[in-house]
Amino acid sequence: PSTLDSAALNSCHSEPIHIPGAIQPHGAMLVLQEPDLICLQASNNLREITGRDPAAILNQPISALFGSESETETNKILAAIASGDPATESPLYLEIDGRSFDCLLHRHDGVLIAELESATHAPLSRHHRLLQSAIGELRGTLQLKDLYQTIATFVSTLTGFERVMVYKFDADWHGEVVAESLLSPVDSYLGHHFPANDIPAQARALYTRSWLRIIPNSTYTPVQLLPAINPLTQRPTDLSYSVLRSVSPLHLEYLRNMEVGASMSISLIIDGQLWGLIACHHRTPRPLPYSVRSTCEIFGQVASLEIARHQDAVRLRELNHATRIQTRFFDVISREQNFVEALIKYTPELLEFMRADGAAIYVNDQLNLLGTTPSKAQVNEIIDWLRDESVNPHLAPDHLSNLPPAAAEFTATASGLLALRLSRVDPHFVLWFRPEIITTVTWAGNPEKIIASDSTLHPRKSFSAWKQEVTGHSLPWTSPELQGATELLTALNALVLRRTERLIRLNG
Ligand code: BLA
Repeated sequence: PSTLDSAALNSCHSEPIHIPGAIQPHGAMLVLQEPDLICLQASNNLREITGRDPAAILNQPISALFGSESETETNKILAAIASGDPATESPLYLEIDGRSFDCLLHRHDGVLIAELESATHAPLSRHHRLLQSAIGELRGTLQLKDLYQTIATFVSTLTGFERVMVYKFDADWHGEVVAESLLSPVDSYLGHHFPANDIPAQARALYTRSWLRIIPNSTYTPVQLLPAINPLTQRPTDLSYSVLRSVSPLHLEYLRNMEVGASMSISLIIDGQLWGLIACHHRTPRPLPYSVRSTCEIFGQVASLEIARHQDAVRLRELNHATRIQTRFFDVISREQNFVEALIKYTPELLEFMRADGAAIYVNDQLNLLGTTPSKAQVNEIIDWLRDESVNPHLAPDHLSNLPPAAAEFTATASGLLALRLSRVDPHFVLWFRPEIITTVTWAGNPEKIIASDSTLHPRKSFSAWKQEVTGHSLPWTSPELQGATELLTALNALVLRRTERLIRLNG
């Protein structure tokens, strides 16, 4: 959003969310030093969760946590460590004074982090059966939008969250809810767009490294780690991979503004890039046992693979279509003597080839306009501008109106321009023009309504639909089309070369 000051926006992207120095209160954390498992830090709620006072554990070996079962329980942890990667051995089931806990262990930043939550003994087999049938369903979907719906429906069935959304990022990191499953009469966000700042860059980076996070209660009070600075590393402990990590207060404010009492999100990652999230909301607090969360994680991974498979199929279809048209077009022009004349003669094919309404050919200072284009004077102005740009071999804005001078005057005819430079030496060009497509984007609340005070941002208060008309854009140029433009260049060069060879033979 243009009206925001950039210092405030930067503050949003630079909040160090991986080192909050605190956790959420639904579990307890111990930070341990290997190999002796000395407790370096403990969360201040250790007594509430386990019955042990943090002071009795700090600087002591982990065995101090367990009562009479001290040796067996400590041995479980030692065995997990001995396996090489304690995370893959997690969760451990530990007993403290007759109460059982799920314990997640992971090594990071030079320490061993143990997270304890009351064990639920939820039956995994039911989740696995549900997961199995959901995977079958995913594999059976033919259309992307059915795939998205299947994903949302499964997660709401499995977790009981009232609103489950498939949220897809766009190129500029804003995003859109592409499918939704509602279990109660809550507001629908289907089709709504959310601005990029709602999930700032450092949060997206974190969500590319872990598959799931949960905030069971958006009104929780954070629990500090004692001491605040890790005595071994002399830094706050990095909680990037912790499930209990206390989240950004700005995000909690965001959830409360949205009347969300519990939130969970599962990453959708394709080729190492965050593609989107399965975002889950509940109006009231909602804890979820580890077994359900781990099923969700596996589901997120399978869903990501399935989305990738569908996308590849769509891309292949587009490519085949573009190639068919292209082959036909190249076939006819290759029989011609003069390529400029050939392009003019086959104007309909030239336009269909690029799904454009108009084209211009500029060779040897001669301009030919074909189809619906801006005026001769306007196209000349575009070419003057292009001469100074590094067009190598093509340039393809779909939002021309803020580029070359005077482009605003012909937005309706030419919001999109694809400029192909035919020669590295001479300013010869083929241009294609696409008309303006006006769209209405529905935002979940006016994205500019972020209150900036003392250079800090606050999430917007209202998430009710806010419509924005987007003008000055054409359909974007796809990668098969850009590829086609480059291949046209090769084909034309071959044509020119053949002609030159013939001339040499005639003269020789
Ligand atoms: C985190 N923001 C998030 C998360 C989501 C969203 C899903 C991940 C945490 C979670 O699972 O709850 C946003 N939630 C959404 C969106 C939808 C949804 C887009 O359901 C749409 C369907 N947020 C702001 C502003 C700032 C901000 C102004 O609105 C910053 C100035 C920050 N959001 C913010 C931060 C995090 C976040 C810092 C990271 C929280 C953390 O992991 O610590």
